[in-house]
Amino acid sequence: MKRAIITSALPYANGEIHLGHVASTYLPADITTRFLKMTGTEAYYICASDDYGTPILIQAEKEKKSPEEYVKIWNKRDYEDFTAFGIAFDFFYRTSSPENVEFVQETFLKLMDNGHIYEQEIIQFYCNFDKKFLPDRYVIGRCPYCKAEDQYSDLCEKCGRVPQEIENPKCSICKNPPTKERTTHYFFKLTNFVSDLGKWLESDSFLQKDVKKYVQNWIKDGLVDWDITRDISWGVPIPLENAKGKVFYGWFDNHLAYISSAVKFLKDRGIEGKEFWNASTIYHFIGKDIVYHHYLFLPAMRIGIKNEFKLPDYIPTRGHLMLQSRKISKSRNWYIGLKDFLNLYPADYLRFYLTLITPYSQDDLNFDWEEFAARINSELIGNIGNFINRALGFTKKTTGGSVPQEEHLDQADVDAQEKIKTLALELTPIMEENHLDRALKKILEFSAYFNQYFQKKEPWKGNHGTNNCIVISVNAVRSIAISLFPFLPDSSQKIWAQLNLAGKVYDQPWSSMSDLPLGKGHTIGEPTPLFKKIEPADIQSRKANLGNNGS
Ligand code: B3M
Ligand code: ZN
Repeated sequence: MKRAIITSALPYANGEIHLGHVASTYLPADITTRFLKMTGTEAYYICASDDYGTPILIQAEKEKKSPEEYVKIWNKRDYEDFTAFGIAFDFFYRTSSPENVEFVQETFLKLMDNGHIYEQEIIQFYCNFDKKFLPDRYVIGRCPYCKAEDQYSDLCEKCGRVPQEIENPKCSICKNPPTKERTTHYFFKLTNFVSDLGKWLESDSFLQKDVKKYVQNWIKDGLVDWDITRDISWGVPIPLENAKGKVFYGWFDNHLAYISSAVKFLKDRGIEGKEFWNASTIYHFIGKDIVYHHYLFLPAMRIGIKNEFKLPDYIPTRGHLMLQSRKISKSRNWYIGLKDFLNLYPADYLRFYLTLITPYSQDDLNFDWEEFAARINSELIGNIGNFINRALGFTKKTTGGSVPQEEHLDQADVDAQEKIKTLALELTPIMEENHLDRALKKILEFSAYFNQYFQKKEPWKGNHGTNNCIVISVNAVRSIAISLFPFLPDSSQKIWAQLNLAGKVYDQPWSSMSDLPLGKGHTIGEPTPLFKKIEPADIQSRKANLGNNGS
């Protein structure tokens, strides 16, 4: 049996999940996992909350909670929101789990043994007003590479690189220039891996070509060693006598939770984790802002512990979601919370729209309320919903629901049957290549084809061939239910019930969408409208409400 482990970027445990999070990572990963499971792969979707780091510590302090308490609240809330959206993790754990802490410390000691860690006294920014060391997001300044102003010291959002030392630094809390203090830090020798990373990028054919290109350019420009220490109290403790009070940088420990969480999940099921991992196809779904970490730090660390856990086969990387053509920003209140959205519309509407607008590339995408309504109304409802309702409604009306005996087939019937028989063949490679938007468009094409077929056959006239039209259309509805399952799990199951088919759609083999098993002797269930149209007036009020989160 084929095996796969799928992960998506771990959400920071310090704020609600919004539409910007789900479009590029969680939804594509969920669709992929559901697809793989239906193809008979033993696939597990593993995720965790990203619990450590300075921003979380500060936020917890502000709310007068311990950091443990604080991240626990967000871990639970995030999981609930994802679940309401139909994101079906097999396991949702946390980077602060005992298993991860242990695994991170072990990994560090192995890297040290293997000569990839060194100690160095560094000058660290310190704010005399706020009385604290200022790691990462607490210093803003000019990117030394692309000269973009107002960038965080740990990541330039303009060019995507991790600055070694930010220029013209300012404390991000009080905006005063920080002073510099001495402290001892540990460094990961990223420079040891230039040749191995190069080879990996060369060899691996599944990695996206455009992303690979610019990572290769970063390597060409020269990598720098990576400071993995933070002088704060909230993090995985560095397991060395003379490192008391120091913890690891969040990006050292977080991606290791892909592995430690998977191993824990498998162990609880009596499966040997390392063996399973290494026999699996590994997918890490990410947004394009964390390419540097996933194409350089993550593989280098895995290579640094002698590939005990294999490198990813796929790192599907997608662009950022904009909202009404403006950059999503929590602090500027320009976002839509996932939970709020799901209070207004069914999860499947959002899954449908986001899938259609999200290509398998780094291009940015745009959520637009009017486009959302238009695509739901004309494509989901006007095309898919319409065909299903027509086919099943007509069957119910003319035969009381029982599927009739086929008659002699005409060319249109033969072509329509052929369409069903080749659907899986057409969809599978596109799904495997992760072009999920194109796959959903194929299903829409399939449905449009059957709308036309039905229209041309004019079964309401009761001529010869009416029975064929019913039999083939009912089978096409079944094919749509199966093929839609990874994308719209709730609706797919509803269609299944209206067909009066037993069991769960996800238990059907993916390829069975190309069968035509429904014939004489089968009686369909009760056809009812699957979807409800979105009214233009609704959309106007949604637009008017933007920017009013939490008020
Ligand atoms: N917690 C969130 C982000 O930067 C960060 C991802 C970690 S993945 C190991 O998108
Ligand atoms: Zn830059």
